[in-house]
Amino acid sequence: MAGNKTFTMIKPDAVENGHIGAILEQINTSGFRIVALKLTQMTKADAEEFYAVHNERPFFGELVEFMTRGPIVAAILEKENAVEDFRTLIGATNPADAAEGTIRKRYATSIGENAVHGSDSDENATIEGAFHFAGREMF
Ligand code: DGT
Repeated sequence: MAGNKTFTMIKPDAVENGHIGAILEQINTSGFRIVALKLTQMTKADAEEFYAVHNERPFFGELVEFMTRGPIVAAILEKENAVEDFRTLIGATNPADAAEGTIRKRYATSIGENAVHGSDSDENATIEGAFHFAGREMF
């Protein structure tokens, strides 16, 4: 059975561009409940650990640089079938390929600066949520 939680970050580009409120509104009206939420900034070591699966990719340095250049909004979200439904809501990695009305279509600027993160599996949702939040910060 699919799990009911996912983890997201509103990335530095979307925070800089003033889209926190609009993105949280779209998340809420799409049926996700906010379980945990904070504005925080990742260190280089945090980003290297969080994105360790990508450390051989040519864009890894750029990705770490981008994700640490300013604050992000980290959140744990709850909904039936959360991981898959949230990835549908955010749209394709590259905003040029993202469906109309998706968060990335509306707010992302490029494949690298793509406004939001969404976990790609139930297992990673748990790992990523625990990376950013202590138990007492989850409701
Ligand atoms: P997410 O939710 O941020 O993990 O993104 P996904 O799962 O849609 O995309 P994934 O796992 O293939 O790549 C992780 C992040 O790495 C992506 O959100 C942005 C960055 N990235 C991926 N491909 C490229 C690229 O070709 N150039 C640059 N600069 N960044 C990329």
